[in-house]
Amino acid sequence: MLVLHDTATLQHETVELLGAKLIPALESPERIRAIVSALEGSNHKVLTVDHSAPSESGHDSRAPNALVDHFLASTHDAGYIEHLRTVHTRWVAGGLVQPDETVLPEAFPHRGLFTAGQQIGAKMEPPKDVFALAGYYAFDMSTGISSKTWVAARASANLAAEGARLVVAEDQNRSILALCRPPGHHCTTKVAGGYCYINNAVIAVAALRFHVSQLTGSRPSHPRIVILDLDFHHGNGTQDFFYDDPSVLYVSIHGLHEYPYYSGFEDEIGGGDGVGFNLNLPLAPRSSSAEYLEMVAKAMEAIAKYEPSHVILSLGFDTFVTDPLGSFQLDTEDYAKIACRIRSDEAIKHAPSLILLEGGYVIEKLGDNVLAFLQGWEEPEKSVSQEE
Ligand code: SP5
Ligand code: ZN
Repeated sequence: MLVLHDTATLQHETVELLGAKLIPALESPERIRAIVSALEGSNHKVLTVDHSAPSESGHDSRAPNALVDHFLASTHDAGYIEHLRTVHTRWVAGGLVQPDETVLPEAFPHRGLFTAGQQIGAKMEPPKDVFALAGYYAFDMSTGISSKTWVAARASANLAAEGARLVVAEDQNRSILALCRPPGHHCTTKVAGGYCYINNAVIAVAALRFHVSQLTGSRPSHPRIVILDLDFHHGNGTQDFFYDDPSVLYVSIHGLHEYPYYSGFEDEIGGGDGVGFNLNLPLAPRSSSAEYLEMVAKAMEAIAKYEPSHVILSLGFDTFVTDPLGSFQLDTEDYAKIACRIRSDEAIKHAPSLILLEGGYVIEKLGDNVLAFLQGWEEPEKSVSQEE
């Protein structure tokens, strides 16, 4: 497997409020270090991408990495992006934090604040106070902004964009793993949450559409994209972004009544033209690998009906048995079984597939778990190449 990595993703370090304690965030640079070191001792190929280097996408007239900024601007709220880029500097200038400290919200716009007239929603103006802005652009306190958060989040998004480019450009890389950090699936493109600042799956879809249309030239191209979200937590941000969109099928297997608490239910089936293109498969806390694999079978059934042309996997390892933020009972060898079950399915066997890293917080096991998943994923791929 080709694996994309950018050392800039290691620069983001933050704190979070967890269980009423302010602690170093469980989403740490050590996660990526552990995975990279496991991959370096394997037969997988780690390609180091530099988010600040000129993009190789053939747009010579564009500034370095203009493509990722283009995908960002076309999908994420402009005021929100500006906030991510500047709020830490503004807080330091205002004496609100030291340069090595983290911006964390204090007050959130809340549905109970207004009883008449005013609504909380897209039309609500950002507050004038830079201190208050932190709560306007976040929905929890696990998404602090430090001095390097923006650099890392943009590098993470760039890995998703580069992965999308390479997976459609090069036949031999039928599947690519992007070591995205920070993760993305809780970010709604207007609000940060759950360690997520930029929704990398949203960026990947924008990039896939762009590169597919570049390849087909004037011929119309309509990629049918499935996003299969295997993080322990529901990908509220990804669901929300594609809710009305029938050209993206979002399928998620996640803990029932677990974080982010307000979404991920079975009756969320999509809206407008997108009805029928959102599938939530919540699983009870403490579910076993057998129960998990039954849900994978249900997911694959829906995906087969959809007949996708491209696959995006939002892959979290917080489904691991001892994960501090999850409650499923998956073990290392289960990741090989799950990956093999998904990739051997006729529905997606030949589809270009981009795997994006989401959560997973048991640092000592992350490397082994990723290796197990990749091994399971590549088993059916080997038999496919033999067929050809
Ligand atoms: C990307 C990702 O995995 N984000 C998850 C962020 C979760 N943050 C809050 C978790 C609160 C968990 N409560 C304890 C559950 C123990 N089973
Ligand atoms: Zn998660």
